[in-house]
Amino acid sequence: MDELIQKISVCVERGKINKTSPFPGDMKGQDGADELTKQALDASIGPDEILLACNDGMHKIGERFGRNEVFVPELLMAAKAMNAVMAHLKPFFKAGVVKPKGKFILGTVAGDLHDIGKNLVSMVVEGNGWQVIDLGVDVKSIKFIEKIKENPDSIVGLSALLTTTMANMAKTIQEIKSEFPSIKIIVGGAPLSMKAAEEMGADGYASNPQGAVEFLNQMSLCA
Ligand code: B1M
Repeated sequence: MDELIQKISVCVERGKINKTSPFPGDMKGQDGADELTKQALDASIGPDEILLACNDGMHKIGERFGRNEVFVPELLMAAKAMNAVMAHLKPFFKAGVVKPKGKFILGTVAGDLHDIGKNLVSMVVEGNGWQVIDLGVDVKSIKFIEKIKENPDSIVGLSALLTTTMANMAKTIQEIKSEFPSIKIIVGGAPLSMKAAEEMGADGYASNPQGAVEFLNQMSLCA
């Protein structure tokens, strides 16, 4: 069991998508993230445990990127391997939805293309009974504002993974709040913190998808 989990983590870190993918060369012909995740689920390993292994793999490739040992193509392959895992885990996070508790408009802010964490938040929030309106990546303030106009009773979630795009996040919050002062906004993403969120004028911060769910549930009780 531990061996399977370890192998999934390595596949994500090395960007090994599936058995037929030729990258990386030294893993050619071996099972990839796709096959190993199927095997893990068949062996009753929980989706949360699989996700933790993926996050570990992502963390390791990120550290290697930070040390200039790998470059953007390797990060991209790691992201593709992680997406192969997530395709299998999606049904578990989406299970059990009956009537939406409310609407959650979610997006990665302008200038930022990272969407793996945002997609996880989307899946978990949806699985907890909320309707998610996912605007994707590189979302400018105007796009959020248009969606809020269509869905004025919604709560907004912003994700950012780059320290440089945190400034865009602050700008997006200001622009949304100037049109809709009472709308609630939660922010998240690796470079964020509660302090940064407060300074930006966000109503909440979560370091993980469950934190976002807790914030949303609290807000719906206050409404
Ligand atoms: Co990028 N990248 N990247 N990258 N990348 C980081 C973020 C980096 C830390 C790597 C490093 O240097 N060690 C670094 C940022 C440094 C900084 O700003 N401090 C970096 C850089 C520099 C870059 C480029 C500039 C590289 C370049 O081109 N020279 C470039 C920028 C492109 C752009 O956005 N304009 C770039 C590009 C890419 C890829 C496209 C190749 C790829 C992304 C593919 C994709 O997302 N589809 C990529 C990847 C994969 C990474 C790393 C390796 C992994 C990110 C990830 O998916 N983590 C990352 C290093 C790292 O994080 N260790 C790195 C897993 C994910 C589950 O975690 O996203 O943190 P995370 O989400 C978590 C929480 O943060 C939280 O919940 C999630 C689940 O627990 N969360 C929320 C997230 N959003 C939330 C919202 C909420 C609540 C919680 O409420 C609304």
